[in-house]
Amino acid sequence: MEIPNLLKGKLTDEMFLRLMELKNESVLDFLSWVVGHCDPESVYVLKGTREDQEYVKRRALETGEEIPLRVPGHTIHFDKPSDQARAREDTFILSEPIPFVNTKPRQEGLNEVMELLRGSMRGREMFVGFYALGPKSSPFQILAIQVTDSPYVIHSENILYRSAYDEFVKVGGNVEFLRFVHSKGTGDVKKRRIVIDFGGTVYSVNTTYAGNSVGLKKLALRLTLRRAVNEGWLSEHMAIVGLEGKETTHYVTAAFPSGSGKTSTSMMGKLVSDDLAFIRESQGIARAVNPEIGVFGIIQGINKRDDPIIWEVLHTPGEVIFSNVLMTESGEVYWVGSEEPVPRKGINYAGEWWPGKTNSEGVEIPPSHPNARFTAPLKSFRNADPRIDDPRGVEIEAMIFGVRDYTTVVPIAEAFSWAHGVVTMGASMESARTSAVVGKLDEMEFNPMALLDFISVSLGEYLRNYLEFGKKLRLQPRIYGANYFLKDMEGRYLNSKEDKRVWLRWITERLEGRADHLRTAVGLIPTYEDLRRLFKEVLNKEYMKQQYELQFSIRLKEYKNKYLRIRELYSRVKDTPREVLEILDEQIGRIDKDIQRYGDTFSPFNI
Ligand code: OXD
Ligand code: MN
Repeated sequence: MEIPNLLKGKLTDEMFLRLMELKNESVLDFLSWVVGHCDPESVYVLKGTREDQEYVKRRALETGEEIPLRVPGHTIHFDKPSDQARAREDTFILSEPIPFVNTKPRQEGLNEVMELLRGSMRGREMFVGFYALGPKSSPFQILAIQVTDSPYVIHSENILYRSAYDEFVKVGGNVEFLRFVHSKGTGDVKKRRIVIDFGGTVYSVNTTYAGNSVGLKKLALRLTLRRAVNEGWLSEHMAIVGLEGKETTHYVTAAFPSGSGKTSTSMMGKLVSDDLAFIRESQGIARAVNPEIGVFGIIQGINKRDDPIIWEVLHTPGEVIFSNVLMTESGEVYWVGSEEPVPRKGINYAGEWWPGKTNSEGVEIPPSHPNARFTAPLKSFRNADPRIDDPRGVEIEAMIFGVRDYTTVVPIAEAFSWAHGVVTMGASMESARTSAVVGKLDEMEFNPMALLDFISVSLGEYLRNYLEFGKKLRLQPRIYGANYFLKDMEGRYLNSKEDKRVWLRWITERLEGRADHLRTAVGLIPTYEDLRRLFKEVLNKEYMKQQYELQFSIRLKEYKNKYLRIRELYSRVKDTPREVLEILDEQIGRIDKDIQRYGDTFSPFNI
């Protein structure tokens, strides 16, 4: 095997040997192409050793992409003011039109991004990282290569993903792998592009925000989701958490739109994953792994009382990259919602900051961006599950689909069956937009399985796969719909942040056959007696009948409108499975019957 001269010219002897050792023609072809097209000054090939990790961290500091903080191991990174979230409008899948997906004709998209990438790494060092999604050497493993001219991006990958240079060496030859090419480019955010090619490569340019630049996270999801649908497994936007029961740990998954309670849910038990899950059937059981080994979490609102575990990670020496929070002169960080005193001045993503500072439109700039983040290894969390690297995955007993819904969905309900849950809870999710994506805050969005931003096949195909996946299972996980954000008619939240502990305990007790239920038109809800007991046991709180009635009355009219909207959406998707429409019709029928009998709301005390 020979390394083409162009590539060879950018490599030291050591880096040359590292590439030779791979004995992989397609890796060399790919890297030669990137080097030829993007024209970096030099190339650093990571084996993932300790020295490599340290080198990347040093380069991140030397280039100014990260700044050291007072706590050892902590650094801060800033993205441009207009590059603070996932850029939906600039993200394209190269394909024929797919409903709800931003697509572009392949050649047009490729031409555009190639033009932006040409010479984009000039004068910079290019990093090549080898990673695995999922536990190494497991049936879940998917290999990937990230190429980037940003040490911050490769540093993030090193925290978030399993290094897998050794796996590449082991499999040698022509193993399949995903490819991610990222360049900071000129930094002109107006020319930001994220382009997903089903050939297995994702290109990202003129952006640094990790949701747009760290390939293995949400960019890979588009590719793995498509592969999962083709191969009959699930690649999902879900946390995985082990809930402590009386006899055993019950593993559950939790899908929530970004910024709507997923991370906090994953802290309520043994932490396997805070964001992503690969789920495969094995001997009739759904088993799940985390493709990642780190957390890229939203920091706003994290405080000592509500989030003690994350708080500890963010205040203990160890590897943490803060992004887009406020940095003070003494190297401390501050973020909105931390319940700490607001500093008098500091530096943030928009430069120097002081209380009351406004932008050019006269709008006040907050000290930290609402989508400011932290990046930290899972092993830094004291609730990290010892089974994170279990190659068999953990067995999933329940799946939660949660929304940020101020008006309709009850705090917690159990589906009648797998199909009922998949359709009326997962596929029917509508949620208020948060700062994790560019756009108007709080607008209600259709967001099935919290995945709409990442879907790369037709929704009909996606749901067909889900329903079929369930049919393969001997033990179907129970499905729960959750909503931590229900408000009363005056716009006040009906639950406090910690109430989710009670809902999760109810799920645990349901799995162990210890809690009862009431049957409503939309699903099974907890009884007042069980919740009164659980609020006392879990939170030492008195739970009043009146609270229960406000929280668990079924708002039939709102529910009916919701399902009519959803039905209409799916009826327009050509390949929606018949079963989906039937289940929605049954749901609407049940709600209608209750409306005739009870009027616009149904109190659980009616049962
Ligand atoms: C994330 C997101 O960063 O979904 O996880 O935005
Ligand atoms: Mn996410």
